[in-house]
Amino acid sequence: MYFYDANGDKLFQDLMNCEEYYPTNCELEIFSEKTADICNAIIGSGDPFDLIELGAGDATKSTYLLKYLLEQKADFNYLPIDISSNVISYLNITLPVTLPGLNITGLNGEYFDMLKKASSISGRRKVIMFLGSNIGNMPVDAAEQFCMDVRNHLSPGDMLLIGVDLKKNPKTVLAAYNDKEGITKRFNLNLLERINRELNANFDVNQFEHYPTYDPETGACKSYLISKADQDVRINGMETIHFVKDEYIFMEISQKFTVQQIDQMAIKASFKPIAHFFDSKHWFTDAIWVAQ
Ligand code: AVI
Repeated sequence: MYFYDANGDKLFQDLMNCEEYYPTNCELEIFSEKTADICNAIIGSGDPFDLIELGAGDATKSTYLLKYLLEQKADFNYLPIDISSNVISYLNITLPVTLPGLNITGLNGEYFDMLKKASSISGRRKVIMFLGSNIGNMPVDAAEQFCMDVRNHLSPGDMLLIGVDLKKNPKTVLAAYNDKEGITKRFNLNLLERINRELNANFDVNQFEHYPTYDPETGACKSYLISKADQDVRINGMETIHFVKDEYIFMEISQKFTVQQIDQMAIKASFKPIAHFFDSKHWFTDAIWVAQ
């Protein structure tokens, strides 16, 4: 979560618009082309529900669903959760204008705190959305635990709509994390700059090299920063960290999954996987799981 200060948010926006970074476009295609099918699966037998989005951002993808659900006169409230208070006030103000009739309660805070708060506001059926393959930014064990934690905040019959990036040609994956414009590189270096700004450190970002890797066997796409020289970095004027030349800093994992692995993760967390919605290239899936 530390990647996403104001600069990191801007860099991630740029990344989503760059040629090589495919996940956002794939998921947008799913949401724009399969809107009715996704919504009908969510609406089910028609009981009122709370549509809760974990990490809503600008809600571009969910807006497709919200619009369709309003047209169908579905009885639902939209509860976007985000760690950024700017995001939540933006959504609270803009969405009721672009989507008249939408009941929205934005919740600013950490996912599980806000999920508890959502339960205290209403006892309606819950449909949780966790999009963008954010699940991939956790190591597999932590991702499985996260799904179990989500399940523990739900009742049988509640749903999870989860967006997951799939294993594919390794060159396609690697290129997405090694774009020619160098946006991913700046996205990673921004974390060092953030430490400089907020923790009064003195990283020289020119002395670190962006090194992305993808292992097609495990599906782990990992980014590292490699120290170009022997160097000392001071943090808060107190702690000194010594890097030897070629030493690495592990920055981020973006795990890729097979459809079978996703279904197994659902079952392990006491969900039943009931549907997959794929983009035309089968590079990404939005899966629907029902809490058992
Ligand atoms: C937000 N998350 C799913 C992105 C990803 O693909 O792992 C973050 C990202 N990091 C580098 N590029 C994009």
